[in-house]
Amino acid sequence: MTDYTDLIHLDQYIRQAGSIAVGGHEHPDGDCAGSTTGLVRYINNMCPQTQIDLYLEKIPDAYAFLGDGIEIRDHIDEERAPYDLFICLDCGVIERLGFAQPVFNKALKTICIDHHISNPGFADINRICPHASSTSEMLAEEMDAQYVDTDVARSLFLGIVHDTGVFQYPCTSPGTHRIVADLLKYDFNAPELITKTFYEKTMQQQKIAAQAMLNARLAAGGAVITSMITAAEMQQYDVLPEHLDGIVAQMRDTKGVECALFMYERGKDEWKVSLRSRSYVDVRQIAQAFGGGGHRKAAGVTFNTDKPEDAMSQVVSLISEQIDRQEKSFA
Ligand SMILES: [Mn+2]
Repeated sequence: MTDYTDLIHLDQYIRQAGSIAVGGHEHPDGDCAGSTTGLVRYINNMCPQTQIDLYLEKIPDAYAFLGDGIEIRDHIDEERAPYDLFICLDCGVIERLGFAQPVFNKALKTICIDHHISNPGFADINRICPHASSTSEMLAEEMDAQYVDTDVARSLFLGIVHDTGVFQYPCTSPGTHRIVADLLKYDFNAPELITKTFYEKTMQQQKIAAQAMLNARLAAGGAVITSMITAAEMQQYDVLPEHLDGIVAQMRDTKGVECALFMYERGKDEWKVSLRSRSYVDVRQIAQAFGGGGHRKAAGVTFNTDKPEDAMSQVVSLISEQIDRQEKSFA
């Protein structure tokens, strides 16, 4: 396992660079959007003269305001000279950087800050803390408080809130709470931020979640719950993939369930599978067996297939193997 947990003292690299690019993963989530926008604002506060560009796909509507006032690049401009520094956030593998990979590859120096256990450390300088709740938490540790303002604090807070499921997942540590305590000194409305960006759902989202529950089945004697949403169902409820967030976690909360599998049709013959476990199943290991990745209790993988049921049963059989092994070790 790669473990570069010491502080890298990010500020020194920022000060040395005349031009900086920041990038996060495809389909940005709260931690990705929070950490990237927070860092861009922080660099602006510390080095207002430095040219700084953010490369990021569209931020989900619920927290798109994090990017207000930042020019976000969603494509590559070939004319642009290589950046002195590229800071890659919340990406477990270089491929997750998506369209911005060529910009990263051309940069004179690269830094990776991330908390995915599978991260091999693909940059020149890597800080990878598998035990950190979020990339936002790791960034907060690197930051000098004099350049943190309300907007920076709000971005990092949102990132931590989302990756900890509102301080509930086991990745939430005493250190997480200490950092959050400092962030809460800034003047933003934390309860409203949590409700509006994490819990609030549109009527269509509520309905598609209900449909996912109606489609759900139990397997492995009730220890596994599975569900599938087709593109036709998404069209029927007028929802996008980003509106399906939270469904798999809700499935996992079913009494008696150890592991939840939710899959949806992202494109023609393209199925995204999300996995969550409650205690002992290592879903990252399962996702990795099919070319995906993630964390021990939250992972994902994409299948390109016209037989989603087959893909689902392959994944379920690996989950069942882990459950069987666990049961034997209890026996
Ligand atoms: Mn994250």
